[in-house]
Amino acid sequence: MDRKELLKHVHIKQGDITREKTDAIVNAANPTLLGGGGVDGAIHRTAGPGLLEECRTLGGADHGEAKVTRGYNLPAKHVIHTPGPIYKNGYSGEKEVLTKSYYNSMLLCKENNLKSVSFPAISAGVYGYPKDEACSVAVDTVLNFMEQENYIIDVYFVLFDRDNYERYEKYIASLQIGNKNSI
Ligand code: AR6
Repeated sequence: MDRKELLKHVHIKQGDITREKTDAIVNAANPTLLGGGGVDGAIHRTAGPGLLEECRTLGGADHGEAKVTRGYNLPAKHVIHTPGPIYKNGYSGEKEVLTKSYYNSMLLCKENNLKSVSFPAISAGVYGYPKDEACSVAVDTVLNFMEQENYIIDVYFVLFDRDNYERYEKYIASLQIGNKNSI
């Protein structure tokens, strides 16, 4: 399937990911997988204590890995937990690790035959990843995965603030007109 067709399955929304009714939401976690601040805190608060209980059985995850749980009190059926990279200087493998977070999350979607998934901007908060590159890595990795694996899923990028929503909107528009390097 060509890129323009695949792009029809990539959607953006502004808001709170804990309200998403997709088959899975992705959590920008830390390696303990035992909760934290930001989107991680919001997901655990809404899901309730069952989520933390299941997370305790997972044994943590390395940066770039992904593990799946049930969604408990969330409207989404599953939560995919992935610690993104902590941004240092851009020369410490950050881009590879962020790509792995998206890739491994998509792999779990495929293995579980999911039809829809919602992603936050992994690593673009407390972990300090520059927002423009965090956006292009996110969109490029899900498109590459769908193309290479011949797997179609509706992907929603759920951006908390207007500024980041507009960043994704602009980047996706640039792909639609075939100009990959506009941001
Ligand atoms: N829905 C959607 N996006 C959100 C929400 C929400 N409810 N809340 C925040 N964001 P961050 P990271 C956005 O810091 O950078 C945690 O303590 C936020 O605006 O949550 O991967 C973990 O335990 C930002 O754009 O995740 C780790 O220790 C994006 O989500 C650490 O933070 C990611 O911000 C992970 O840091």
